[in-house]
Amino acid sequence: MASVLITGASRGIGRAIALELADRGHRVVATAREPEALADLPVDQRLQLDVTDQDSVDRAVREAGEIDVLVSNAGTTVRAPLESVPLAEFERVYQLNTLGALRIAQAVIPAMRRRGSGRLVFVSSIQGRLVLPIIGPYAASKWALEAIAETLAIETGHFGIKVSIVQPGAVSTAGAAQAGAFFGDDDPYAPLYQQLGALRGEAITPEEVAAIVADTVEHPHPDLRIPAGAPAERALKSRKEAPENEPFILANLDW
Ligand code: NJP
Repeated sequence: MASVLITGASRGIGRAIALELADRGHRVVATAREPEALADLPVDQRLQLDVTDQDSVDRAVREAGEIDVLVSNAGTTVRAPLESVPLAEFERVYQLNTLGALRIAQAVIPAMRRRGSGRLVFVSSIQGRLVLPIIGPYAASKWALEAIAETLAIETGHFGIKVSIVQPGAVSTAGAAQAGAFFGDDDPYAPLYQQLGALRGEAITPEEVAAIVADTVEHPHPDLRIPAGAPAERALKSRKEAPENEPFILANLDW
């Protein structure tokens, strides 16, 4: 049994991870910006935690006590072409998906390092390895997250800390649909937006992602990168097989 802190556990994939790990008998510390949203979760602790706020992170980690595993899941996205995406929106995505994940990792690593063991599991995306038009800020945030996670694997591996990156493709949560879209009237990028909208990857459920995360938490020697399900495996394979020296276009994507 491990003591696991999960960020973004109020809904979607994070909530499913909290339920799955609690069901498997782990000590679960579920966190979200509004702890009321966690009230019905059958977990050991429910804490307020905003990964973009250092005080909130420090307080939650103090209150959580000993943490064996961090599941860094909180994330967001935005839809807009890079030519016109409001930079404040880009920054919001980066602050949450990238620096937020590093901030919570920084808070739990010192105790893991002193103890000589610990796990960091980052929920990334296939877009941590490939790009899709109109979701550029999201891919940029997840590529950066993967660079951070892989560097942490090297830096903290010596102290007995294992790092994994879980990469879903499409998942049937409300997250992506609720994302803001920034398009002007007669936007020249509208056809690309429609093309993206028409792209229907095979979605898996948050529960399927949660089972993969839980298996990762329990695996004695987890891989660094773990595609979440067959559609993600296909998508990442299509990226690997496409030429590296050309942009990865939607027609190349198999998912
Ligand atoms: O997201 P959503 P998903 N500090 O929007 C929390 C990745 N992924 O489950 O505080 C702390 O339903 C928010 O809590 P609240 C994706 O990139 C997804 O779809 O109550 N927490 C909520 O619990 C992300 O990394 C898909 O608003 C904050 C949670 O984050 C992860 O999976 C595909 C916060 C977001 O719930 C979960 O996505 C893929 C903050 N500042 C990767 N702000 C997909 N869904 O298709 C928000 O490849 N939260």
